[in-house]
Formats: sequence, structure tokens, C-alpha cells
Amino acid sequence: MVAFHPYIGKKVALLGLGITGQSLISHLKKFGIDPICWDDEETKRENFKAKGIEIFDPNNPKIWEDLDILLISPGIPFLYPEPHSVIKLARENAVQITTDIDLFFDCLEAKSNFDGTARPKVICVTGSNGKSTTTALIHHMLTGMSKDNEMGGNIGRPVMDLNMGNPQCIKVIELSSYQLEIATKLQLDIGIFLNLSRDHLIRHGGLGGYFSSKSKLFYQGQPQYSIIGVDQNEGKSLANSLEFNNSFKTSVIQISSMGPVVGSNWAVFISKNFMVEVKSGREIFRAELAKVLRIPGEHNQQNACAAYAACRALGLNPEQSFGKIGGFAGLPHRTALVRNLDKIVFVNDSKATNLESAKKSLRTFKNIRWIAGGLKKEGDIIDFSTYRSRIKKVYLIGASSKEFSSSLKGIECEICGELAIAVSNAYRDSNPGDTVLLAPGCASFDQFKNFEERGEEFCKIVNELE
Ligand code: UMA
Repeated sequence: MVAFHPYIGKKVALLGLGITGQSLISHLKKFGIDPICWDDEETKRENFKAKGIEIFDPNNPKIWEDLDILLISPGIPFLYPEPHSVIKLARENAVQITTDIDLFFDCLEAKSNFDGTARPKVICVTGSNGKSTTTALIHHMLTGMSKDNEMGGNIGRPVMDLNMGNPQCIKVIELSSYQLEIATKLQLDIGIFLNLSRDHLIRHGGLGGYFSSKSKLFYQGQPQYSIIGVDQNEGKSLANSLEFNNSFKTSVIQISSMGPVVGSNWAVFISKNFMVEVKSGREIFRAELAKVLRIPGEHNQQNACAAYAACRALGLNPEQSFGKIGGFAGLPHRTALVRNLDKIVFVNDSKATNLESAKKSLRTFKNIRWIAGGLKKEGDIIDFSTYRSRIKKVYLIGASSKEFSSSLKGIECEICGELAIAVSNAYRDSNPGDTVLLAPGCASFDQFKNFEERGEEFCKIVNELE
């Protein structure tokens, strides 16, 4: 519980009544602050009204006269493709616009100033792919080493639901580009950047805006330790820019799943299936990763390097940290084994919502019967020529089926439309040793509520196969 609240005496409005909005209402009410709320969905407004929450009319000019703060949910467009109409009104009326992320950092600071206790350590993870897995793996490893910690953020538990009362409890937080976009109060101990792929381009006005949002974690958050994935140019340039930064001091730990990292003071990388830590030119640790890592793929090796590096940045022992990677079974819908039926393996990677993450999945398996398609992300280019030898056939679903089938030159494709038909046809065609892989490379919203619903539907269909 925060003893002093930065919003006491202020009039607060919320925009968005999803899980972030709900968590903010509960948090503010504990301090006697009753926010007024808005959501574009009428049923949401009615449900909250029925629970005694005041719904405001953004078009009533009086509302804006004495409003101090507008707290917005991550899904609300701030700048692109165009600002939400309520954001425009808040700006016209000079109302401060902020988020639960800034409130979280404000509250940590306010509590520490109020009762003189130290702030709990904060680890934040960002990147296009793998951030939930890395967040959950760090949580798993710290828990395994009896380090008090809790995780939250984009992984599905809003940050204001975290317990701020205990300074010993490390916070492991996944942050999306949406959550970072307008942050002004970031203050971290450890920041992690995993990778960048063409995602959320409409929301950020292009790749530049997207990368700039993620980079804020470091330039604004000024972590003591910056763990950077350097398997892509963006990560390499971020690591380089942080290593040569005079405005703040951060120890950069470069991570790679593609072999030794040269020219870095501190690195954790994969070399011939071994995880290796090198610091100041000296090898600190080396062990065979396959002995402990249960989740498949090169991308998960990089996630393991990041999680191990986070433990090392906390000063934890290399052997113990490495050992605690074991036992982590992965998160649902991320390269998860669903069933082995007559030596045909079914894998659910419904979380592969962009083409880069689908490629990571394709790199992991052989003899693939690939179920792909859905709502393709703007700017994603369908080029899977380097994976041709791994893919036996593609079974297409959803809105982008035609675009996929005309772009996947030299790879056999079948337009199936529905997921159930794709699974059934892939199974019909399979031989022992094949992998039926759901890695759509697309968002799910054309046919499902979200990627979780798509993955659950896949598991249900697969488990009913005879
Ligand atoms: N809404 C409007 N107008 C809009 C947009 C949304 O009124 O223009 C309303 C919706 O009707 C809904 C509410 O806002 O009632 C939803 O708010 P939200 O989209 O911010 O979603 P939350 O339920 O608050 O969940 C958010 C994150 N969602 C998004 O960023 C889209 C969750 O990440 C996160 O787990 C949660 O906060 C807790 O921090 C989800 C996600 O899809 C998993 N994230 C994206 C991703 O991972 O790619 C970024």
C-alpha cells in the first residue's frame, strides 16, 4: 500500500475500461479518489455504471474545466493513426495525459520519499517477440532462487495490481511499445531489449516511431544494467549507442543466440549449444543449454540468455541462475507441444502474430505442415524462400490467404479458410515425423477474439483428432 498518493486532491478521468482501467479504479479508490470514466464501447460503460462508477460525457465542455489528469489505457491511440477524440479534447483543455506505467513509477518514488524505505528493484523487458516468455522465465528463475519477486505489465497483470509495499520484492515487468509511447517517469534498475520486427507500424507511424518507443526504456529509464539482444542491426546500434553514452552510466550486457559476441565488455551468448558468459575478456561461465532449457528454438535460447543476464545483473551466482532455467515449461500458445499422435507432432504457436515470429518458429522444426494466415501486419513482407526445405505444405486460413498463396513461390499451398479444415487437412496429409505447426504470422482478429482464443481452438481441434 502506498502511504502517500501523488493524485490526492486531483480530479482524475480514465479512458478505457479494460483490465488496465479496472485496476486503476480499484487502486485509486483505495486512496479515496473516485475517477470519472469513459470507454467507446457502450456495454462496457453500462456495466461499469451499474457498479457505481461515474461515466462522463467527453463532449460536455464543463467536464474539462476542473479535470487535472486523464489516465489512458495502452490500447488507446495517442498519435497515430490519429489521436483518440478524447485525447484531442484533453490536449485542447491542457489536461495532463498519462498512463498507469507513469503512475506506478510515481507511486514507487512517492512511497520511498514518504517512509524512507528503498525502492524495490525494477526489471523491465521489451522487444517485439519473446518479452512475455523472458519476463515469465526471469520470474521462474528468481522464484527458484527464493528471491521475492512478482511479474506484471503487458503479460496480463496491470502494474497497479503489483504490491508496492515491500521494498524487497523485485518487480519483473513486461512493457509494450504502447505502454512506453508516452512514458515520462521510467526509472529502472535493469532494462532488457530483445529484438525488433515490423509490428504495430500503424499505431507508431512506422518503424522509426516503434523503435523510438522501445528505446525510451533506456534513454529515459536510465537502468544501471542494459541487456540488449544484438542479433539484429537495431539491437547492435542500441548497444553501441548505450556503451558510448556520456549522459548516464549503464553497464551493457550484449546477448546473442548466434555465436560469440566480439568487442563487448560483458556478453552472454550461445556457442555450439553452450551458454557462455564473458566479462572483461574473461570467461565466467559455460554450460550446455539443452540440458536445462525445455522450450524449443533459437529465439528461446536468446530469451534464456536475457533471463540469465538479468539474474547476473542482480548479482546472483552463475551456476545457480543457469540451473533455475530448468523446469520452465514455457507459456501457453508459444511453440507449445499440444499432442504427439502417431508420431505426428502438433505445435501451437498462435502467439506468432507477425511474420518475424513465424520465421523463428519455422527455424525450430523440420517437415513442417504450416498453418498460417489471418490479418497480416502492415509492411510485413511474405518471403519464406529460405525456409522452403523445412516446409512440406502450407494450409492457409483467414483474410490474407490469397496474398500468402500468391507470394509463397515454390511452396505448396492450400487455401482452407477455417482453422478446423486446415488442421484436418494437415493431419490427412501427414506422415510420421511431420510437425503440424500453427504459427500464423498474422493477427487473429479477422476470425478470433485474440491469439489466445485461436490457440485454444487449435488445441481443442487437435485433441479431438482420431
Ligand atoms: N478502448 C476504447 N477506445 C479505443 C481503444 C480501446 O474505448 O480506441 C477501450 C476498449 O473498448 C476496452 C479498453 O479500452 O474496453 C481496452 O483497453 P486496452 O486495449 O488498453 O486493453 P487492456 O484490457 O487495458 O489491456 C492492456 C494491454 N492491451 C493492449 O495493449 C491492447 C494488455 O496487453 C496488457 O496485458 C494489459 O493492458 C495490462 O498491462 C495485451 C496486448 O495485446 C496482451 N498487448 C499488445 C501486444 O502484446 O502486442 C501491445
